[in-house]
Amino acid sequence: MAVAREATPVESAEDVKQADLDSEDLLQIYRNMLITRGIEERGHILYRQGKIPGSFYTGRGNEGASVGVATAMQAMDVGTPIQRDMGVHVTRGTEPWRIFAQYMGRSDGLAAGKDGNVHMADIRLGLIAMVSHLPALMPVAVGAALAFQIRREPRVAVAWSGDGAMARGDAHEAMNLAGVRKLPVVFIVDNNQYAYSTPNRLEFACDHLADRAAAYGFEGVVVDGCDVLTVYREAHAAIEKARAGGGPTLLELVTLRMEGHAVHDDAFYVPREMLEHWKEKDPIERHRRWLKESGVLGEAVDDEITVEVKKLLNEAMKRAEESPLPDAADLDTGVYADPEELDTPHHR
Ligand SMILES: Cc1ncc(C[n+]2csc(CCOP(=O)(O)OP(=O)(O)O)c2C)c(N)n1
Repeated sequence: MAVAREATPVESAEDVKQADLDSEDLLQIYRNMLITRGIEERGHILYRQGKIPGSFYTGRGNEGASVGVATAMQAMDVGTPIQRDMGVHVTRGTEPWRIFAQYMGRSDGLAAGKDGNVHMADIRLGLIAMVSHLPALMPVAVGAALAFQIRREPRVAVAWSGDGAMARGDAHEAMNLAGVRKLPVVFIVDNNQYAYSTPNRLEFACDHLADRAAAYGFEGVVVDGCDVLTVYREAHAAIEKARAGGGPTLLELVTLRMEGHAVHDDAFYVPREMLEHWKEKDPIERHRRWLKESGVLGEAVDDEITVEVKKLLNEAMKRAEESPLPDAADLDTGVYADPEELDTPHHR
């Protein structure tokens, strides 16, 4: 039995007004989604050219979900994005050239060559880099939310998980503590319907992952993750509710993982008809159509934005390639915190 609320789609100008977005915000969302996809498309090329070591993951189909949530966060908030959430890094202001440098293991990458691909984040932008073990970052975000509550700071933590990772114990522990303490945290599930080759029906027996929220004492909402405006509206409401002391929310953003788990995987186990069906729901095309029908985006501005994004990304790739490989002498810098870094009221 489904218990979570199903979010109604944002459609009319009135809905958008309620979502608190002006034309510039709507265009910035579009730009950020294009940059996100553009980075990952170019990443594929760099990988095939042998310029990216290790593996390569993308969030194709998840651009609306990741950009929508990140747009709803305030600068003071923190988040723990995962392997499908390039849009969060882009929206928070990570420069694309540093992302390419990260992919290529260069010293200007966010991990300075010490960790690969999506294992990156700029802490100065309020993002915490993911470790491999999933969903190990959920309790970390809950810890941040607990600190905000204890210090009476009006900040919110956003914790991401995949659908498969929601079956692990860390997810339960994180949501239970957050519910008990009414912590300022919002849980986002990127439900892209597959965990590697395992489909949703073999991952959980409830109708929706968001149904679980009720058992932890907070609201769960199922959202069309291909609809960036609805994602934004629901994320904004949940984040501001958490900030006001209303406790956590679990938002399940439903999409389809449009590419394999990583570059080595052709996703042969995903029915082709399913991929075709979800291709029609492409979040970028959908937002572009909506912008055009609503009179926010004309042909000329669309062309301008497309050219601008292309130029940004081509220059970014070039700049990243000029970044040197890390120096072996720097192997242990940035690995452990310095005593001065630990000299904060929180650590004393
Ligand atoms: C504890 C743990 N087990 C296994 C893995 C290997 N692994 C990485 S991603 C992944 C699939 C996760 O699926 P899901 O949470 O649905 O996210 P998706 O990759 O589909 O976006 C697995 C099994 C891991 N990183 N951590």
